[in-house]
Amino acid sequence: MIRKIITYPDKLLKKPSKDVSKFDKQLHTLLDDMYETMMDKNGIGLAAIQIAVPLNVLIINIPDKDDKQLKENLIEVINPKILEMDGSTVYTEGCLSVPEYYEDVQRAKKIKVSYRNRHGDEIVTEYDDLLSIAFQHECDHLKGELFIEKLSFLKRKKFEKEWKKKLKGKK
Ligand code: Y12
Ligand code: CO
Repeated sequence: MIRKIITYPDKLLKKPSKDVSKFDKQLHTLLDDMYETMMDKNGIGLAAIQIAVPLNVLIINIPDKDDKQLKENLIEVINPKILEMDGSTVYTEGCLSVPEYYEDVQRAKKIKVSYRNRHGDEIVTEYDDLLSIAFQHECDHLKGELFIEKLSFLKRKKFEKEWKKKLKGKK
């Protein structure tokens, strides 16, 4: 089922998410709905809080070298922890909860992470480049943080002005 994505400045996006304790049918339905919702909106990453579910669950599906978003490359992440960070990289990020806004964000280039898959098995692995950026972006959602909070003071001010104008135009 496609669920509604909440957008900035919805207060729920600031709520820290909680760990999953049961790896059951309810979790599997949440993961399946998140995938359907993300694909419907042409996203490459989604955190559960973006569909108003405050659980430490995120999904990432990076397109391959032919720009194809294959389901076999879908990563389902439950209760993630970033264990190590290394290097630095800048990427122009976007977010389904902040539609039509893109800005450069600096993050670690490489990360070592642990998480559980949908069956509760523990995975420990390393990611770099776009997967590392996406993982960090989605983990921030679980802490109640958005990428716009990483902008410089001036860029954030400009964003807030543009966003207010955009919301006014929608009324
Ligand atoms: C690198 C940087 C950030 C991420 C997080 C995941 N972000 C997304 O998946 C963003 C998707 C996105 C899709 C849009 O297209 C549609 O909504 C149809 C979009 O365009 C508009 O809102 C018009 C904006 C963002 C992963 C990796
Ligand atoms: Co996002």
